[in-house]
Amino acid sequence: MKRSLVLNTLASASLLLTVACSGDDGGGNADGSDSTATATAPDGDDDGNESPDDGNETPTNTPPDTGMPDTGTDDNDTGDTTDDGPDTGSDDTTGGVPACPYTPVAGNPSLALQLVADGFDRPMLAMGDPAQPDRLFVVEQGGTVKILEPGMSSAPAENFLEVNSSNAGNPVLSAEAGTLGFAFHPDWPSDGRVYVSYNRAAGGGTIIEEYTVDAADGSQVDPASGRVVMALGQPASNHNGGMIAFGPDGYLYIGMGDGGGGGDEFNTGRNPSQLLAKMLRIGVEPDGTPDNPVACDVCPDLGPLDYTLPADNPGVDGTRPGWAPEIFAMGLRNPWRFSIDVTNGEIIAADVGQNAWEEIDVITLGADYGWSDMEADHCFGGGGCATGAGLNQVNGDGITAPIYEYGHDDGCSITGGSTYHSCEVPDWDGTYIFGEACDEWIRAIRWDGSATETIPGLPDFGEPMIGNGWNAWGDVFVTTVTGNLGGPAGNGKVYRLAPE
Ligand SMILES: [Ca+2]
Ligand SMILES: [Ca+2]
Repeated sequence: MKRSLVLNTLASASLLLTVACSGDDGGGNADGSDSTATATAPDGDDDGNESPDDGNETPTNTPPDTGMPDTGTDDNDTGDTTDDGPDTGSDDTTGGVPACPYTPVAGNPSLALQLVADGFDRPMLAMGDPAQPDRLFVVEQGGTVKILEPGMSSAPAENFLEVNSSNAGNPVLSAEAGTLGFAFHPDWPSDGRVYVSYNRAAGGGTIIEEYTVDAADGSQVDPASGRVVMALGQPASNHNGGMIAFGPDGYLYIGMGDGGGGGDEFNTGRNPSQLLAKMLRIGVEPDGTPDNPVACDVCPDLGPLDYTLPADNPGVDGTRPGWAPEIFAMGLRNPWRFSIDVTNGEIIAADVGQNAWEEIDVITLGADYGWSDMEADHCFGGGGCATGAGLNQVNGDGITAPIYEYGHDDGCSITGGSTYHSCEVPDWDGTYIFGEACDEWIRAIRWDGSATETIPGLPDFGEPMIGNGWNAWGDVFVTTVTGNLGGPAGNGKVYRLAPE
């Protein structure tokens, strides 16, 4: 059954003249994850990854975090001057997360989704607390984040976070606009900061804002703690991307759509000076050099903005001349959902197509995914192109091919998922789950670095998938709505991939 088109085109997309913010502070502290960066700069010979440690860190320096589950052998890197081994933890300061709790299921049971909880209002994302993976933080499109404590089966009334109404007005601005992303600081919970990505009512731009947990009440953030980290303009109400996640390098990855309308009408896909239609990567720590985006229509009243530019972003180190310094990869149309693999840091994005093809891409530094010369592995826009490259291979035009695609006879708007690594079903390890916002199926593939296996198993699901999520155990979450994104709020649900 096909549902009405939601993510691909919005005929009534409002058009606002804007220029994507592309400020460059010209340098910055590469150690973007360093939670003490504002207090103590890394020493001059800091190696940036502490693996192995060079032994010369200033005592308060915290190395970047790999984002992986902690093995328990970590030495609590805060304050160390000698190292007992590579840093493997996602949370260096708590000694790791609880072990994966499930009794392993032998064999290869049919893929199934188990309902975790319902009653959410357009849930976009369900992320496990890095220190307590069965405690889920569920992002609702209307501007709230709720904590689903273990054992709860419906959405709580209380909010962990409400997006700053002075910046956003808390709206579901359109089917594709609203509060779309959420991430924990890499040093959570010792560092109680979280990040939320949302579209602003006035001007419709994207804002990345930081909040800090209330010191006296861990069930909510301090509403006064909001700090806008980054902002950029959005010329139309669709194609906002909006997913955010920290990588193993401690930097924040931000998926940005092409600005909307249709057919890349704002010409951002091929323009490396624009931040739209890109995967961005920044350090969230201020480094004292302002990054107030240039000519950003949503930025002037936000005050000075300051983040960090990773030294190896292709436009910073010069490997991709002309690229704006925030860009990690280019040529994406609307990477509505992406994921970062908890075991190897691999970034997988589902890029929503235009009229014909949906695609899944492995996102790597400096790569170009082709929009709007290509729509998946097909030419777009009437020009020629180099089709037929192998999966994840760079074609003759310098464009990296998807690892999976399907045509619009199967749907119209792919919803990216995440990769299963839970201990519960060892045979499912490496299975990537994704779905459709216009249809009602969930699919599974397994990408091994060179080939994509299509895994049978999930029956027609009966609800459109709109969001994803994962936790440090490698559980995979799927969020759905009744109806679709543009319709009534309905009854949003969170599911976990688990045997029936
Ligand atoms: Ca800066
Ligand atoms: Ca592409």
